[in-house]
Amino acid sequence: MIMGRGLVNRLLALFVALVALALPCAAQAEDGYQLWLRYAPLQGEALARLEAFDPHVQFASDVNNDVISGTAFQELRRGLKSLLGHPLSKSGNGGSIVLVCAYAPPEEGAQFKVFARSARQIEISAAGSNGCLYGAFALLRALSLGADLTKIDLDEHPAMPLRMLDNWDDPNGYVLRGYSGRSIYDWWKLPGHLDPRLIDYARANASIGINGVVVNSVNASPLFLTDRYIPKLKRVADAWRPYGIRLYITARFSAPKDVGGLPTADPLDPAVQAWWKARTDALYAAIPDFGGFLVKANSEGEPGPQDYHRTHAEGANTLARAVGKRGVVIWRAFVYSAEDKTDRAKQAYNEFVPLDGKFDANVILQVKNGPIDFQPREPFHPLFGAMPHTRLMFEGQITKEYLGQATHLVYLAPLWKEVLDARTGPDGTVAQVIAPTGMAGVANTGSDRDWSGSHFNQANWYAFGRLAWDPNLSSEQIAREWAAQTFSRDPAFLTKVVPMMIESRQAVVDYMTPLGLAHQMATGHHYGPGPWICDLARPEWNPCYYARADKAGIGVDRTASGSNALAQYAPSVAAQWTDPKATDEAYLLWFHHVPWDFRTQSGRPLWDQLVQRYDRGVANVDAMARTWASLQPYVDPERFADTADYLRIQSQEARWWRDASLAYWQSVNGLPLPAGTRPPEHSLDYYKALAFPEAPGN
Ligand code: GCW
Repeated sequence: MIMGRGLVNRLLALFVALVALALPCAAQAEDGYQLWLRYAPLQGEALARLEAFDPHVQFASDVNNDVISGTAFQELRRGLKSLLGHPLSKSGNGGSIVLVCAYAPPEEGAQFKVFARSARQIEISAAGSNGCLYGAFALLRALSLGADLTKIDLDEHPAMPLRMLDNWDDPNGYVLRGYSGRSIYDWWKLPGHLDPRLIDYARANASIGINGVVVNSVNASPLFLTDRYIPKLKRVADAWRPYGIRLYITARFSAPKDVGGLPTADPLDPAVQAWWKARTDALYAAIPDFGGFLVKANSEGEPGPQDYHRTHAEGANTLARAVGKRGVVIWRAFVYSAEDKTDRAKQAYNEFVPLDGKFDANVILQVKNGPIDFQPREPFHPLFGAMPHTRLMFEGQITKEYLGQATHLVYLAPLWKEVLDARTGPDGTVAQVIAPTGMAGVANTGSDRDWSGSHFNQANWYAFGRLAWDPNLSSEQIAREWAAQTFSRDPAFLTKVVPMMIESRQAVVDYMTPLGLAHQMATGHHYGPGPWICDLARPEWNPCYYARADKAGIGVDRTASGSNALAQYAPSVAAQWTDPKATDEAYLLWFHHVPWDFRTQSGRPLWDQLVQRYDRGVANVDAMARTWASLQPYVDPERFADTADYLRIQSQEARWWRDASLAYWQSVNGLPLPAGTRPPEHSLDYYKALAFPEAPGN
């Protein structure tokens, strides 16, 4: 049968209409893979403005177009098309977005300007092509947030040169402290096959200004230093170069012995030094822009220079000389030892301050935000401000090892901001100390479709990059940007979701470790409560070490009458925490052991205040769950339901934390609960008997 043209057209129209009907539903279910780079089609005035501009993207003719500016060009086209909801017009008669970029290495040339030369021409100009790439992402972000193209006027530069992610991934695909599936690196299939996800990863990182990634865990396998891994690493580095991302690896300090066939890894042994030099040369021969090494040495059983009675500086400098001007050696300050009986909070400072000025110029010391370990709240690490002759880098943990991992909604920008904004003395803040160097975040990425174990955990990845770019951004602004790009631009959505995110951090502090407590998580998995654990051989592996609760009181005396960790801070800083009566309640039990009836600034006795804080934490999680429920109209069903489920889990577990903690504190202090307080649901024995052999980290 021959169909007439009219019939064909009608059938075609019917088919198109059916597809169009089906599309909104299909488009609605989202799995989170696109992160904040969804570029959801604009609507209303914003759409009309962009339509009227009718953008096309071009390079200025007289500049050097390298691979990175090529990425900027492609990203602009991709983003504009998506924001418009249709392909860019081919005529080229519309307004133009012109890229003016030169080439510079990833740590340089990142500053950019985006501005309107005329009503019909927007220019993105940068000293380096990576600046053009950041400018392109900034322009798309602004448009996504509803900005008028012709009024855009951005002039930005990164606050610090190194903005890095540290993956804690093992060659076998296991991610240490990972709560989002397996590793995204398939070292077995590399170099023959590169998972395109690694390119999506680089793109997401570039969009927030990240310019370096360490691909393997700090508890390092020496495999990464073998010949077999060089082509694998090269394949990844080549894939990331167009995104301005340099590849780094962690180096196992004992590698000269483990895989080099040498009898020692003594950093002062000439054969060891020659081995590091040869290995490093081999890496640079394959990857000319290789970033360098990250090292965890003499910490938690990892090998290091002290195994040979050498200092951390001697160890670091041996690697640094092998690398030379080509890159850096990032040495971690996270050390505490089984033999050292001083307060764990003091040990890194005691170890490293005497080495100030002894590190080579290309050595960076990477310092965790607080002196213990990525807790819901710690005061800033006293090394910040105490090593003026050493390049210090900030290390934060994006993966929420101690903050409820995948299922608890905790937005971390307020935690990092608290530290970045802290004054280290009369001269400045932590952000200023690290400005010449950088920030590294322990990544929360894995093979899960949503990358980060939960949709809201993506916000922490986003926030980390944005803060490394500009630590002066407010937590609110970052949350707003992220939520608008990730979920919905609707102001009715944003005015509710942003405060919910901001309050989530204090909520977790309240229900896990209120009033300056820390490290009450059960040993091993670090997920649920374990304040009663006190029988492990190394005292500092026991939660009881961090609360020192007894019949008389609770908290760690870190003043002159106790460990005097306080003296590691500049006098002007220490002064605010010396007197328990004047100490901000956020740090009260961090610095002081106080009686249960100690009168807090609220007027309530400490015990009552502690109970009140646990209750407040639980109430705030319930409030978050209610807020989220009210946001259903703005979110696709899949991501809405995932988040609602997790908030239900968090509500239950906030209660678990509160009840188990109160049951335990009561067993210690023998005090009744304040009048009107809900008693713990179960006995202390019940909470003690809970076991989670399948929890990640066990
Ligand atoms: O938070 C702790 C983790 C360890 C980790 C260590 C570190 C890589 O519990 O699993 O080991 O920090 O930062 O080195």
